Amino acid sequence: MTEQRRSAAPAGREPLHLHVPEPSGRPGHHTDFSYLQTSPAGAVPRPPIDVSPADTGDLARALVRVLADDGRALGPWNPQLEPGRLRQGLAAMLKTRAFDARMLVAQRQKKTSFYMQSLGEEAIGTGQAFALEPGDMCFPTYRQQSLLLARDDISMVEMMCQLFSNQRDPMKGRQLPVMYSYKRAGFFTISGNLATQFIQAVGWAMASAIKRDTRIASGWIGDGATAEADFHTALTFAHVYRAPVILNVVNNQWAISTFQAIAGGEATTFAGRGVGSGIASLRVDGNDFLAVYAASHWAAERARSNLGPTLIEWVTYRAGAHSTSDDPSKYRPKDDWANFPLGDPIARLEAHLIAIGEWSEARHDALRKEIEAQVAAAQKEAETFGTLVDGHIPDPASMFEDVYETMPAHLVAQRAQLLSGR
Ligand SMILES: Cc1ncc(C[n+]2csc(CCOP(=O)(O)OP(=O)(O)O)c2C)c(N)n1
Ligand SMILES: [Mg+2]
Repeated sequence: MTEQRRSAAPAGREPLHLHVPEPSGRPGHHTDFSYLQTSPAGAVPRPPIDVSPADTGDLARALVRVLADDGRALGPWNPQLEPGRLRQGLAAMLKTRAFDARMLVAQRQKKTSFYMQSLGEEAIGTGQAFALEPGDMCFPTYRQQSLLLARDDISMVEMMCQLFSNQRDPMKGRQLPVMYSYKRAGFFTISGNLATQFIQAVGWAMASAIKRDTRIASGWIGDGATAEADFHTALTFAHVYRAPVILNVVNNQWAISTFQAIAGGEATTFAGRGVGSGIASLRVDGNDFLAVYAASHWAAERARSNLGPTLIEWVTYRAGAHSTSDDPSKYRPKDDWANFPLGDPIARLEAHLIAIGEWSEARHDALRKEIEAQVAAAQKEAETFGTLVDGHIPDPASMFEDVYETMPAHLVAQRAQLLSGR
């Protein structure tokens, strides 16, 4: 037992104490999700894009939702996407889920050293990828692989070669396996230092405006990472200069084993931080593909029209482990995801497409199988270039490459020395 501190309070006065937020569920006990404030689908108004940031206070507390429990799309945020586009969104989410599932197994087989899934969060990157334009730049975390997988600019084979640390790893072993870097696909090199994405995104957006360019930036951060000072610094710069940027806060309820309340989500919302900084802010159902697309599009239009930044808190649930090094059964109930009030983003879009007569369970099963076969084929091809388990790692001499445009003499000499010592 820890020693109780003796109270220094004078007689008759209650001693001071701190509030330490606790999650409402722990292993062996069900989570009480009543802490999660939601709004009915279609209930939240959609203001014009030139709304005053101060007038978004209600939007930062409510929850923008389009998809109702019965699959109908309701209200002013319904983006009225064509059924074909909705099916593309569904396919992209299925692709992300299948990719994650395979790479998780590959990590257990030691083909890659480390993996991070986005299970349950697939709608967020997918919906935003659909709302951005070529040339816009995302500053993602390790959980936005759906931004890449939703667009076909980068092949799954290439991504897997990085995961397998093989000779075709485009990062040549200089990054963690999951930390991709694709300038040509608007996917800035993932930074492992949490929250740096926000200052980088705001800086890039400011540079775009200074150059009188038309491209916008999209920064990504988790609920836990908002506790970093960089988050607040980024908000100040974005607000002051009205930077053309979307500031995405993915509130998946957990930061490894730390509940989002510890980062400050208990008595207020993360979207509320934006309003307090003078930034138009929305709190949105991140498991609702239609709401994600609509809110992302609204924010992108604001940025493109010189109306400044938008902060969007995406409410979702991290259904899998934090990473392959984590065991969530140690700190939260196993069945949390099944009870999460906002459900599964794939099942919800599937239900919507069925409700509007544009889909069926049979077509869904067939598409899922087709996508799983595509992912399996990509893995087979990537493995022909090696995996971590068979030692096909990049040549150590490659460490001298890509550092200088023209290799200086001392590095040429060192490289020659390394090669001659073989
Ligand atoms: C500055 C910094 N502090 C700590 C870490 C270690 N770390 C990596 S991921 C993580 C949790 C992040 O949680 P959150 O921001 O909610 O994102 P999520 O993993 O839930 O997507 C921590 C603490 C880090 N990478 N960088
Ligand atoms: Mg989190």
